[in-house]
Amino acid sequence: MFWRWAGSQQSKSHEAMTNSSVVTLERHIVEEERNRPEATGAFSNILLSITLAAKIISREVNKAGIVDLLGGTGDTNVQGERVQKLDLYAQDVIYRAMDHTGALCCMVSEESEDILPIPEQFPKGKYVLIFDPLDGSSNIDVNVSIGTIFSVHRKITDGEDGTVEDCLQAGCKQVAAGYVLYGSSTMLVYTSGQGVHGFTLDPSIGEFLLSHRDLVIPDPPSRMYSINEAYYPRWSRGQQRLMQHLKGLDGEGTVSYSSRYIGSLVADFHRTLLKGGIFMYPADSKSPHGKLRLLYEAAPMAMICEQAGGRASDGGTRILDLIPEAIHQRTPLYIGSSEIVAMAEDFLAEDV
Ligand code: P6P
Repeated sequence: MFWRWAGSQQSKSHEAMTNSSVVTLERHIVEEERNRPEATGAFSNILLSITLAAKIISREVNKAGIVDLLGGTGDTNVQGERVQKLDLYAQDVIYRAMDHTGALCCMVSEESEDILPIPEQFPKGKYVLIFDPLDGSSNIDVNVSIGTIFSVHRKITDGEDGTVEDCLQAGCKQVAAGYVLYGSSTMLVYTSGQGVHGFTLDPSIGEFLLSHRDLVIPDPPSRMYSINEAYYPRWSRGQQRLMQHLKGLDGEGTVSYSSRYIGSLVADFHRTLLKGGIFMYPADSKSPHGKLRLLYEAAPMAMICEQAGGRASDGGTRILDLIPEAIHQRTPLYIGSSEIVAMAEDFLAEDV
């Protein structure tokens, strides 16, 4: 029986590699590069290296329970959060996959307080990589989907070495953004400004295959909201009224919404991207700037969302127009179907 199964797997793998309609992520990146006459290949190199890191992290995430990578290191990161071993591992995998490419001048990671320089022995390049190595880490040891988020900017200062100034650019300057979702399957979703494309990892051949070409947020959207309602008492009056409306409790709500909240941004955003609706992480009386990070959570997701026809703001200002002042700064986030995000902004306008 096993040999029959193995044979069928082998034929599937062979079929996948020979079927001309099967587009690997590598092929897609090369074809996108061909559409850019000015491309030097450095940008494709970054994306291909991220792909390698994603495969390695996926392998570890999917066997963490077995090799005891669960549980904390006992350390805390710059966010004051308990560092999970996989967080540290993921940051190391990404850094090592990128540091020798010659494409980057520096990197920024959620797990590191300062920017990460490129080792002296390696050439430096004209891009900056900003990433959250393993978002949703609190879900690691309960086997809930987690993810990697990345953002790519061009270097804007003189000299070889990357500086903080190269990292503190508005989201609208991103040249690419994407995430890897380690869920029931491992998916990589990215945009380089030419639409949003999703790739699903086929572990039997170790390739990300194009599964969602030109992703667009559904319109009309599913009426779904995603928020941690435990913080209701800490929200502004406008936010509380918005929630009353979404629940149909204000007498005006003609359409009832359903609620979904995983507590892992990549998973909650991915569902919002595929189904429509709104994900919200508001400011509140304890966190006046919200919890999520602008550079490596909100801005990359906002680029993806807008490229898929959606909208992303801090409740008033477009996320991609915000000018960062610090690499770990936080922002409130309202992201998803344009009409629903716009409606949320209308309710929040009463707070101004
Ligand atoms: P809360 C995970 O820790 C994270 O940074 C995001 O992935 C997620 O959206 C958010 O925090 C969840 O925060 O306060 O609801 O636990």
